[in-house]
Amino acid sequence: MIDKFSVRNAFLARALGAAAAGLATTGAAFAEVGAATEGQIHLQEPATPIMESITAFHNNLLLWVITAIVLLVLALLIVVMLRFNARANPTPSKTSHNSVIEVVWTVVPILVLVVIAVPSFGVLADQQTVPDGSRKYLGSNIFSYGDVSLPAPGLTVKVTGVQWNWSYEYPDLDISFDSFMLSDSERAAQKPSEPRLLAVDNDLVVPVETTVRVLVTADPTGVIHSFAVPSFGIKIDAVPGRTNETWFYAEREGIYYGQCSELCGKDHAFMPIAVRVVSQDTYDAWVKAVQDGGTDAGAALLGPVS
Ligand SMILES: [Cu+2]
Repeated sequence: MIDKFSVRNAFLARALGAAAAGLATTGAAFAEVGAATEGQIHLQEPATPIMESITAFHNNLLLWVITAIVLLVLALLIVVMLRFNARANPTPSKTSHNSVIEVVWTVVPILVLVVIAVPSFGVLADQQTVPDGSRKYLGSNIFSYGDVSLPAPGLTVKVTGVQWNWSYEYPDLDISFDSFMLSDSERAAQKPSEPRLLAVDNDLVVPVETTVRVLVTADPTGVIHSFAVPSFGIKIDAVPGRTNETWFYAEREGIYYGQCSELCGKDHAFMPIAVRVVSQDTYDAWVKAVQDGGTDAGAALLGPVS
C-alpha cells in the first residue's frame, strides 16, 4: 500500500530537490539533465528557443483556452440538469431553431481557432526554417514578431535510424559511429549516474550555443523510426530512402535524452537518444580525440556526466 503522506512528502522533497538543482545550475559545473522525472506533470524544461515557443504556446495559451472551454461546458451542463429536468420543467419548449444561438455557436469556435492558429503558425514556421543568421525567432514570446536571433548552422550531423539503434555521422569531420543503449550491467559499470533505458554507449556530442543542422534518415533495409528529443522540441521521422531535415540550438550545456518515437519493431523502446551538449573548447577537443583515437578516446575525454 502506498501511503498518501509519504507520496506527498516525496513530492515535496522532489520539488525542493528541483529548486536546489536550479540553484546549483546557476553555479555551473552541474550538468543539466533533459529527461522525464518521476511525478512530472509538466513539459520537460526547454533547452532550445523552439521548445521555449512550444512550452509558451502550451502553458500560456492552450491551457487557458481549454480550461475556459471545459468550465463553460460544465456550467452549461449544470444549467441543463437543474433547470430543464422533468421535474423542474414538466412541459418542455418545442423550439427547434434559434438563428442567434446558431450563429454564436459557429462563430465563437472559429474565433477560438483563429486565436490559436495565429501563434501556432508562427511556431510551426520557426520549427520548419533552419536559421540563416538574419531570421528572427519567437522564443518564449509567441505573440511577438520574433525577437530571438540565432546563428546559421555551425555543424551538420546525419542521424540514421537502424533496427534498433541510432547511427551518427559528422559529414564535414569524417566522424561516424553507432549509438546503442546500455544494458543494466553496462550502465552500472560505465555510466551509473545516467538514467536506465536512456543511457547509451556513444552520445551525440554537440557544442553549446551553436545551430546544429540535423539530417535524418533510416537504414535502407529497415523501417521508419522517429528522432525526438523533448527538451529540444524536435521530433522528425527517419524514413528509409529519404532525408528529412530539422535543427536545434542548445542554450545550455548538459545531457538531453530522447527516444525513438515511431513504432519500429521489437526493440523500439530500447533505442534511446542521448545528446551531450558541451562547451566549444570541449567539443573541439572531443572531435580531435575521436579523429585520432576513435569514439572510446572521445568518451574518455568527456568523462561521465556529473
Ligand atoms: Cu525506432
